[in-house]
Amino acid sequence: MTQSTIPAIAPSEITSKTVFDQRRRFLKHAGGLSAALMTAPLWAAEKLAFTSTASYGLTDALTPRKDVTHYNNFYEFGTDKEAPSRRAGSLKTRPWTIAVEGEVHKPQVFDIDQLLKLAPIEERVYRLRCVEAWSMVIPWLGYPLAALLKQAQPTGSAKYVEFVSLHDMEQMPGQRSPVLQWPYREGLRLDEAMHPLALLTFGLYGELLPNQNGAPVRMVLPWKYGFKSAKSIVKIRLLKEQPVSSWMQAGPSEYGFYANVNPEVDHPRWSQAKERRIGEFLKRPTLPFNGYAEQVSSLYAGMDLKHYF
Ligand SMILES: Nc1nc2c(c(=O)[nH]1)N[C@H]1C(S)=C(S)[C@@H](COP(=O)(O)O)O[C@H]1N2
Ligand SMILES: [Mo]
Repeated sequence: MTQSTIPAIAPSEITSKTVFDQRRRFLKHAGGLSAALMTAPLWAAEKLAFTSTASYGLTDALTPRKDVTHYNNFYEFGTDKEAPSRRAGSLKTRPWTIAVEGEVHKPQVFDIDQLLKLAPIEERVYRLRCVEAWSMVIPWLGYPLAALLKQAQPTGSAKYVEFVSLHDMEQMPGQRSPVLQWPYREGLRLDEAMHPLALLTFGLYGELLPNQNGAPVRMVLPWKYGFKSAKSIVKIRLLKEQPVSSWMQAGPSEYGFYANVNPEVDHPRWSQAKERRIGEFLKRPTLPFNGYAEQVSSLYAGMDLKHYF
């Protein structure tokens, strides 16, 4: 086969991965095209370089990127799992800022491009356990939230951290429905927020976050139920008192402030003893603190975690 037999690919076709894969196979077969052209996917999101990778002993297979990006909870774009991947295109992720304010010596507004350079980006392969009893294993990209909080210098009276997601009905059509009190708000105790596992996250699978996963910046808290990990954050407030999260307002008996993954404390409407790994059939047992007990249990020494659920 010679190069002259390669059919022209219309520009309208090159965004389709299937077409690209076919073309790539075809070109490989034909030979003679540079490796760079064959490996650079034209539809891909922006790459995000990282300096190290860690998985904390986790050897489970990664959840396919397709599931990570098409099975989402992001109620700002609807409550169906597939709705965020279909609808989150309306979110504008540039320009974007995060304001850090409240009980800090240096309140500041950080631009997203400044944030991306504040500390080295690391890859962290974490389990994510949803309160709905399913889980995924995701290679996230980010750095500890502590790096950002230290810039703002929390005062001695700062005891809690509140995360506030974007509030904009034009960009987030799901906010027309009162399923939660908008904007989405979550919170942590300051020592939880300063823990090295608490990741300020900008990407996954080697690329900037897709909108449906909380672009351009979100939290990932691997030892807590997924709802604690607020997406598309615009404000971080340091507080003296424990904030009330959107989920606590929606169902105080179902969604506690701590929300540590705990197989011994059932959700009032279902068991938390097991979970279904997305892409797998059989259920697996849920681990205390989602498998991160060694790293985080000292944060809760002496606390009754059935009471503080
Ligand atoms: N702003 C906002 N953040 C959010 C949510 C949401 O609806 N809105 N859903 C939470 C829930 S319930 C889960 S399980 C995770 C899902 O993250 P993922 O779609 O990247 O897997 O995001 C959390 N963060
Ligand atoms: Mo969740």
